[in-house]
Amino acid sequence: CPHVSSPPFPTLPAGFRFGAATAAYQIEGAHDEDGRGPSIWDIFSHTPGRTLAGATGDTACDHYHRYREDVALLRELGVDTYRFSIAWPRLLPQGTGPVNARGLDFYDRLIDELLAAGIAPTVTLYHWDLPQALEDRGGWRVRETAEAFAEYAALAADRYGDRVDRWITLNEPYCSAFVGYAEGRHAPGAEEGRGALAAAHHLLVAHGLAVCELRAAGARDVGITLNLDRIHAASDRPADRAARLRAETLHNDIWTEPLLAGRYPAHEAETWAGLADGAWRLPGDLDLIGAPLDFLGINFYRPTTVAAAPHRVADPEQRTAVDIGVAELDPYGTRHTTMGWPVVPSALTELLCDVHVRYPQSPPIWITENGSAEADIIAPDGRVHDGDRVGYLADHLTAVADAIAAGVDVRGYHAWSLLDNFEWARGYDQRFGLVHVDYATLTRTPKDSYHWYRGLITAHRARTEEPAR
Ligand code: GBH
Repeated sequence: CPHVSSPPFPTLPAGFRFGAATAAYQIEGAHDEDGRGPSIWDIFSHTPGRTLAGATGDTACDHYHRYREDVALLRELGVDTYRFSIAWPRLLPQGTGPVNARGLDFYDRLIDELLAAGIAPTVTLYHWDLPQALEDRGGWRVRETAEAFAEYAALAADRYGDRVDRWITLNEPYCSAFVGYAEGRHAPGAEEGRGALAAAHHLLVAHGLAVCELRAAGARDVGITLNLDRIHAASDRPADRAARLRAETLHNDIWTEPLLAGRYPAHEAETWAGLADGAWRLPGDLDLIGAPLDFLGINFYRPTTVAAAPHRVADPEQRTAVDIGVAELDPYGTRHTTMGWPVVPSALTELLCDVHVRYPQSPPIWITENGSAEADIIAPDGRVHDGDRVGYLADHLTAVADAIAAGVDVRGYHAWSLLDNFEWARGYDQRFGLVHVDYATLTRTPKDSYHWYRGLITAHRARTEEPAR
């Protein structure tokens, strides 16, 4: 029994599904085992200065060898579903061409272990680990990478489709295109204008091609995960409102307009000046990208506030694609996670309602990630008292319940993350897990938030399920 007072359990409707999420490069380790090829994250993390303290995913949580223990933790947690990603370079070490049987076998074992535990697999095909061989040929800047992704999607669907119903094509294409090719803080670490905008488009094309392959293989529940931002303007001044529109275009509309409304975003010309001529677009692409989906995945962590600001580079042709004349502010008060992110649960309700109003044709929504980084330590009593995370989860699940009450169709929620893990450029300092990982021993210790989430799921079932007959 928790010895500190816990927030009351949020009330979600019958049939609402609970899960936990991870991603391959963040947890698997075994980076050079069983024929896996290098991804852009192997190269990037091994480049001095790219990640905090030179952290890499070489070992990470060693999930590749400890997946049975991790599935046991999921079973004990009681989740309906587990969202994990497949490492493209385990299946196709060169990104295309020769198939690696031992890589295929690993996800067979993981999926079978999950099914034996009564947990539905939710598979993300791409959580940022592009095979380096494809980056060497242009990466997401070139259309061939989208075609290679279709080949990979077909392979995965063919192999696992008999046991996996729910598929997510891409995780947060914003990060792949703009953090990777414009901000340069993620692999491959480029700082480009046109290259990043071409990458954004080719990611959407890759998604469309993959949806086609998944459907052809009989997949029934297919979607994409976006990190949509709830963006507030710093003031009502026209300049700040225009800045907000540019940020909406960069973060949200570039994805939601083609995916959910069959058109390119309305404000791209003023967002990117001469860069957004769309030279990489082909006739028919909008039909491909806009093919109907079964669900929209949303990852949500925090809102942002923006104000108009000078561009960093005067010549539009020389700018990166994130240099859109916007500064980010944080007027949200004192509640923050160790990532420095403000905690504003009402922004999630606003975001969900906004998607619902703007895109009445939107498919049902899943929250595919939501969670909090905290400075978790094992206390003398052997437990991890992550009360801030419990508060974060409780408040955001309540925000989801509020959106549902307002008419938004939200079907489920994945906590990010099952385990503390490799937090990309931030290395291992940021802990997002429901389960603590001691990186020296790889020991797993469920935190108070794990026990709280388990209690919530148990209480939800007791309240909503038909009594056994
Ligand atoms: C999600 O990204 C990811 O899907 C997941 O893999 C990640 O672990 C989780 O959220 C928590 O961050 O490294 O300092 O340059 C959320 C959006 C965008 C947040 C990139 C971190 C980079 C900051 N992420 N951002 S830094």
